[in-house]
Amino acid sequence: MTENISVLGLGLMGSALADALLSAGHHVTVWNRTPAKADPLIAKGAVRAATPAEAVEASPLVIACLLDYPSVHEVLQDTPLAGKTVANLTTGRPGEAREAASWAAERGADYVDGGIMAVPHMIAKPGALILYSGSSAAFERHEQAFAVMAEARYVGEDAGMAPLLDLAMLTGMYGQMAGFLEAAAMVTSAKYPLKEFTTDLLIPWLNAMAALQPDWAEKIETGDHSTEVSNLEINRAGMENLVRAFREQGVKPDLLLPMKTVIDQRTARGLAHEGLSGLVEELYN
Ligand code: FVH
Repeated sequence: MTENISVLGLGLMGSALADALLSAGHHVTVWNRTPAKADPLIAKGAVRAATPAEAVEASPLVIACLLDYPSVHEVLQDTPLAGKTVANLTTGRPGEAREAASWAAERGADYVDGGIMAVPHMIAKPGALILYSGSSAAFERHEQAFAVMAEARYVGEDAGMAPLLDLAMLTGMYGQMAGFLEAAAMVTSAKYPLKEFTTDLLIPWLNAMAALQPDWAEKIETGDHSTEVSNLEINRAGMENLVRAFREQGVKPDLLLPMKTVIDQRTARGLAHEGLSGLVEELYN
């Protein structure tokens, strides 16, 4: 079904989203603070709005993809939103999303927040995912249009849930990257070919370790941190050995040290018999 959709924000990501919607045959109205960025989309059939208010007026569904939440508020603050659905795909914090949902509700708009798990060139291609939270009615109303940009997964009425899961996924990514960078420093310091190490050794090992994580997730959910794999004492000694080896090799273990600190903390509480999943208990405030 063809929809009228307005896109506010034509940076790298906003342009890719608007392009995908246009290619799928939707009637797309676009607005950007720097108007020239709309030109390629206008050439493909989009309609240019002179102001955010004109863009909002044009469509029941308004997609915002701006730098941050303050810029979303700045752009929409003087614009009537009653009866509209605002889908805010700008990256932000869960608290900002909840505030934006209340702000939109006060103005008579439905609100869905989105966490984009893709880079611009992945949009409209297999592998791109956007998490949505907030009004389920609004999500269902526009699900087909959302699915044109990326797999659209609804994760709950709490508008903060999509950004929370987005940040959790980024956290997993940064943790993995931190491990890779430390490993890369160690391997290159010994002049071993890094690409060969990465593809032949590291990636299969990481895949095997990732396969353990659903089991950890169950342990964390139940609070049973018993282990048949390796206890904290073994990991404490292993981490000690690792850090020492790094220093002997002339490499700083700085990205590993925070994890060592938490392992040492948990062990010092007399919980050396637990598995690594128990470390999560040290992270709650
Ligand atoms: N690019 C990516 O890979 C990531 C993937 C995951 C999700 N992010 C988030 O998407 C939002 C937009 O990111 P982007 O890549 O499109 O960013 P830029 O190309 O830098 O475009 C920024 C747009 O925001 C406009 N803008 C900035 N400040 C204001 C303001 N005060 N008032 C109005 N518009 C504003 C900017 O306008 P202009 O500079 O062209 O005039 C761009 O349209 C972002 O949340 C990422 O975290 C992308």
